[in-house]
Amino acid sequence: MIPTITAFEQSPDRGQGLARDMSVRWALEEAGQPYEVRLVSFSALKQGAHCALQPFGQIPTYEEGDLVLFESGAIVFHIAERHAGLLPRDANARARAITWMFAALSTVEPVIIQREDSLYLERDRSWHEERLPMVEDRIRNRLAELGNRLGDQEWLDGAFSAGDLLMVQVLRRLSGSDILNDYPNLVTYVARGEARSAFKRAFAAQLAVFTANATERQG
Ligand code: GTB
Repeated sequence: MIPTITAFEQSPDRGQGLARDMSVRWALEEAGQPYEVRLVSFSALKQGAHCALQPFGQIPTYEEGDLVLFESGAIVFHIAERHAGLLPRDANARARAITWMFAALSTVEPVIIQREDSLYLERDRSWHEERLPMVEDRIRNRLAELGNRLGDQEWLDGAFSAGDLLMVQVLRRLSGSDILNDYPNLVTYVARGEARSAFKRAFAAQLAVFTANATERQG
């Protein structure tokens, strides 16, 4: 059965593949699974039909027959469990790869989101100028720790896994800043992820949504 995922009708990232449908698209491409996409407007996100799928009114969702999932990490895990290519077969290696999935979403991403919140939601607050450097220091600490662990390895733990997929996507959220540039092995790590053919197919698919919208707006 071909699953259907949801994505922004008009992503604020203008097709840069930073919204979380990108992780799901990439995982499906790594697994060689076809998928369909239902685009959701900002107003529809918060309405009944979509909230029945995603209680917080967000993208992405994943529908496959009777199964409805939300949370990009859970969706990527579901795909990785059912198809080869995203989790090792060896039980211990598999558990470690899953650990990296959690690390990406629970330990690295929160500090990056704090910076986005600071820039986009808190700019007019009197304490913004004081808070931003503190938030950026927290990111630098995490990146230093992650970079130390990665060292000169290609991927975080052996072969490419869903842990790398999520970690690369999390690090890509820093693409609008130069913070990552101070960690050259993380820069090349992200570039390795982006060089994968599955990534390129997923990226092109979500960029096509933005391009089609832009053409429509001009026409
Ligand atoms: N924990 C959930 C998950 O992993 O699925 C979080 C889902 C989530 O944050 N979804 C966002 C959303 O629907 C889109 S991805 N937001 C609408 C809302 O909450 O009302 C986050 C995102 C949005 C935009 C950019 N960007 O423009 O660069 C990057 C990431």
